[in-house]
Amino acid sequence: MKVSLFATAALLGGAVAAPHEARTYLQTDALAADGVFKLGMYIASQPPQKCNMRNVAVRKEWSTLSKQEKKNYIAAVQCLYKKPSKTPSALAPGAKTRYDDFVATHINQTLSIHGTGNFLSWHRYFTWAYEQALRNECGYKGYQPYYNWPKWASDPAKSPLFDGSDTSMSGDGVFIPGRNNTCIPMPSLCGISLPPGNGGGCIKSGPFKDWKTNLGPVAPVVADPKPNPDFAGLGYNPRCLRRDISSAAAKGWTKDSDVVSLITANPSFYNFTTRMQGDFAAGFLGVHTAGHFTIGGDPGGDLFASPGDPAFYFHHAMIDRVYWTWQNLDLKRRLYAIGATVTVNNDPPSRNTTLDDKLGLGFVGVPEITIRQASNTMGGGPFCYIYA
Ligand SMILES: *[C@@H]1O[C@H](CO)[C@@H](O)[C@H](O)[C@H]1NC(C)=O
Ligand SMILES: *[C@@H]1O[C@H](CO)[C@@H](O)[C@H](O)[C@H]1NC(C)=O
Ligand SMILES: *[C@@H]1O[C@H](CO)[C@@H](O)[C@H](O)[C@H]1NC(C)=O
Ligand SMILES: *[C@@H]1O[C@H](CO)[C@@H](O)[C@H](O)[C@H]1NC(C)=O
Ligand SMILES: [Cu+2]
Repeated sequence: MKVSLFATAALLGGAVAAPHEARTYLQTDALAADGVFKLGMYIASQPPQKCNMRNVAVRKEWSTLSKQEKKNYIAAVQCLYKKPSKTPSALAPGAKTRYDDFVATHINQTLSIHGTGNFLSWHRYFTWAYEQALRNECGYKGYQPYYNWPKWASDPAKSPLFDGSDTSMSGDGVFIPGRNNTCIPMPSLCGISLPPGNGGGCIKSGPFKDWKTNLGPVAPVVADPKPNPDFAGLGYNPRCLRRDISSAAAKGWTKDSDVVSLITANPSFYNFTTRMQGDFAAGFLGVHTAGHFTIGGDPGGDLFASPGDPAFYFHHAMIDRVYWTWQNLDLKRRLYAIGATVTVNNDPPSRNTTLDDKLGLGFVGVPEITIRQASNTMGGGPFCYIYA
């Protein structure tokens, strides 16, 4: 029994490369493998649970999916986009589709789920709810894939996720010349100045070429955003998906060494979640913001409306994989670790986040759960998944 659990854990943790791709050895993946081995030992030391190594779902890197698996995933996203929304139009007139319910919820809660103690658990629940909608409402049989930043950091536009082919999530936008750098967090406080990439306009090819994103922008990074009729960004504002894939963001802050130092140099939850989200004044973008700017454009570069670009969920699955790895490396201390407060960067000062705080996803339509429940991806309440 124990032997087979260990074997499963070791197998799942092994770096599996598709035959056509170069085997790149990443320390990030070695840490994930070490973590899943420790998770296997932890599970084996506990009384038997409903969710175990035999029935656990395994989320995989996009490049390791077969062509058909990729097409099935893409078809499920397109399906979600065709279903009617559950958000009352009086609350968010721009939420036209089931896909938009997720975007509207994220926009609505943006200022209580970033720079706060629930950042990691909220986005974990959000990504899971999206995966479940693809499965339960659109017949998808797989799980949410992730985008392993360091694997593609030298040239993200060539990655299978962004290469613009019919098995990608579409690629870069049309090149718009003569653009300024993007200042982060804002022009008046230019902690980081990112050069424009090779896109900036509407995406050129692939399955999402003719998509319209309906909500936002709220905090646009493009120079000429189409303004939303509603101040909060929840009005109807159909426009093309724009991207500006940034190898500068990817190379600068999502290399293997960047991810490894995030995981290994931050034993406290507070430091881990804070470092991940960057220190802009100090010129440090962090993997979270860098991953968003690797996609860039509108709504990809917009803190509020970013889930309007379906690449969002691949980035956030990787954020979750890194959090999961960090937890697995010291489960005793980190499985139920928490820190930070309930206001963005504790401004204004507020109470500490606790494990009993609730996570709600509005009209996405899933029950509220506690951060404690969301802390365990194999707790069965409601999660039962790991990452390869
Ligand atoms: C936004 O959040 C408020 C407060 O939680 C809630 O009452 C409202 O229904 C939410 N709106 C949407 C569109 O989710
Ligand atoms: C670039 O920045 C300058 C100075 O802020 C501004 O005047 C100009 O309009 C900007 N150009 C574009 C294309 O955004
Ligand atoms: C958190 O980070 C700060 C600043 O880098 C450091 O001084 C502190 O020792 C760290 N705390 C822990 C527990 O790692
Ligand atoms: C909040 O958390 C900090 C850091 O862990 C701790 O020092 C402080 O005592 C906590 N505050 C309250 C009111 O519990
Ligand atoms: Cu977010």
